[in-house]
Amino acid sequence: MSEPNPLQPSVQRILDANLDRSREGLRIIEEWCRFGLNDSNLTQECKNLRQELGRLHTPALRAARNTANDVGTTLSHPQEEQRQSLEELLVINFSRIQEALRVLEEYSKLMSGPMSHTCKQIRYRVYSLESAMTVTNRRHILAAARLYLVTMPMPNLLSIVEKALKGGLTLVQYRDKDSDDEQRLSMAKQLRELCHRYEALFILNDRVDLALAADADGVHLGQNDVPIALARQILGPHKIVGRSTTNPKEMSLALQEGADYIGVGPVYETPTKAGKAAAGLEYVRFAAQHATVPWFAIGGIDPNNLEDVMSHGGRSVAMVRAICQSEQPNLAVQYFLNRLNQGPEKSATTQPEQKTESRPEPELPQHNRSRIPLR
Ligand code: TZP
Ligand code: MG
Repeated sequence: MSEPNPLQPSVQRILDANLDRSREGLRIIEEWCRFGLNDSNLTQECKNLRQELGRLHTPALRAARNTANDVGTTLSHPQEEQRQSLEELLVINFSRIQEALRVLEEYSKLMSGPMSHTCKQIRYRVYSLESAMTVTNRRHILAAARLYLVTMPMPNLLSIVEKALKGGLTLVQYRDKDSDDEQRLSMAKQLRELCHRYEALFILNDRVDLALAADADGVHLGQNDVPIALARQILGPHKIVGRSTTNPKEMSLALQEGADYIGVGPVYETPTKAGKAAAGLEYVRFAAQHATVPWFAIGGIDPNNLEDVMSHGGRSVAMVRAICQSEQPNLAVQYFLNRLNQGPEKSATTQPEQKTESRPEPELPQHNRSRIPLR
């Protein structure tokens, strides 16, 4: 690598500081890839990027450092002192890395050699890393979710969903077949913001266009909705696409088409889907043996029959009325999560009244936190 003009020590200081800054930011991201996501590919990519930046950091640039006389070291912003959530921490550090790389890219244009081009390539790789982390995070939340709230139209829907989120819910689907598009879009945006504040995923039912417009984490498609491939084409590769299935044939098709998760049901007949025949517990058993993606037993499930669903292999369930119509949705969620997390062999010892630790209410963030939903 060629050196900047020695007559420009200030440029060398800028390069030195931003090489440090970008590597430090990457290290912060790397720790989450390693210990939070347990993802060796993402961790390796962070390491590679740090090493490539390290190679640009020549002794001459390091020698230009003059921390004692750096007027910036004592300047800070009050918001630097605090992070409201892990998601915010990661978003902020990605921004820092990208800014630092942009600075490197610009100032290294003052010197001959490939440094500016290399920094530009690294910046693009950091954007890809950020997208890959978003997807990995989404898939982690989906795979870990034991309980899936599917909403029904209610006047106080936001407050019910928030109570459920406080109970520990991590997956919400907005299902509303009656409201007009404008109302649905407005509610979808509010629910997405609410879910992301609690680091839960937000999925929209039926409508790919509204899922895109509301920046939902994904869409849930019924058997009569658009093909999964089309939804992916519209939403891009990073979003979740789920499909309802009622029998082994539909399951096999959904898996072939690449569904990220499937609904399995209705296990029991339910007024929420009036007129639809029950798929039954045998289909739950079939799913337990054959589903290769996360799956959720759905339809008429409540505290009285949850044991049967679990004894037929159900480990994750989706519910409408049992949560939405509960007097205390947060306690209902805690109860179901406790029971589902215990697994099938133990008998249910917890009752809805028994309170377990619930989530604190998060502070409202100052910026868009929807880019990296986390668990
Ligand atoms: N898909 C299959 S059954 C069902 C849906 C949306 C409704 C489940 O509602 P509930 O109130 O949990 O029985
Ligand atoms: Mg549908």
